[in-house]
Amino acid sequence: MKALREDYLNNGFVVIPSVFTESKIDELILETVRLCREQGSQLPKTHLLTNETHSPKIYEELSDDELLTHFLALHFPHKMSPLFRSMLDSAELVQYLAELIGPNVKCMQSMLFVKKSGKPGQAWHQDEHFIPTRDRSLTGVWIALDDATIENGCLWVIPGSHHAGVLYPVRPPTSEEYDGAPESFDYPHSPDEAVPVEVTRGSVVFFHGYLLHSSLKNRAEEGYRRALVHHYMSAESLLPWDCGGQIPVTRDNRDIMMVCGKDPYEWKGTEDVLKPYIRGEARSA
Ligand SMILES: O=C(O)CCC(=O)C(=O)O
Repeated sequence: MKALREDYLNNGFVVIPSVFTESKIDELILETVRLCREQGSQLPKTHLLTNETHSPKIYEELSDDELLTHFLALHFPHKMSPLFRSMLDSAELVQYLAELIGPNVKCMQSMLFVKKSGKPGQAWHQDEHFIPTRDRSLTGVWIALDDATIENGCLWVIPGSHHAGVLYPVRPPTSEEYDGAPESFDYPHSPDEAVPVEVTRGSVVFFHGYLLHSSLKNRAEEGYRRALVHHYMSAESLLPWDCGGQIPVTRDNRDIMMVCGKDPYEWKGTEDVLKPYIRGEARSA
């Protein structure tokens, strides 16, 4: 475990293979389809114009594969599903979180990437730009639900790019390769420093909130590059995160879940205010 923490601090990321069993991953994939169907049934039917004559189909009529075409990512799946909620503090993750972050750890968000063949990746960015902590403890946990390869759009990272402790400026993405999420620029690293993080299904990538990372389009002929992503931080830090303007940035965001240790701010209570949402179209953030 000591070596693990050293690797994490040096490189800004570590990969732990085979953290989750095949059967757990199967269960998560089945639940993904169920959630997409449930969420889809609440969208306007015109969102789903699936054939050439553009006659609207209702979600119930679509095959699983057709259905998933309409989802790039679901945000906050832990608020939509007890199974995804139970993943946040699963023993398999908590043992590593306590080592990498500290004894007291809270979680504030989850995302479920579906990313079917042909779907875009996400431009270079640092997660603390979006979710600022006060002690730079933000940690992304990227759980592979499929083997993630260069071809199907695995994560890419710039090892060590977290060391400067600087958040670089952002702009709209400059390539069709990426979805609409902002792109970092003006950082002192060259593209040659980027390395792909190819992992097998069930493996987990832990990465630092200041690490520059990205992913490319899924270029495989078919199939998905699904991943469940959680974000955690030290419970000692306040969380000035407005989640896209959903709550005042001046407030300590208490829409959190403790996953291990003690919450020094327990007296503040917690709240359930951030709304889950879906990213359905290729270039919407
Ligand atoms: O999985 C991806 O394609 C991007 C994930 C990512 O960049 C993130 O979770 O911050």
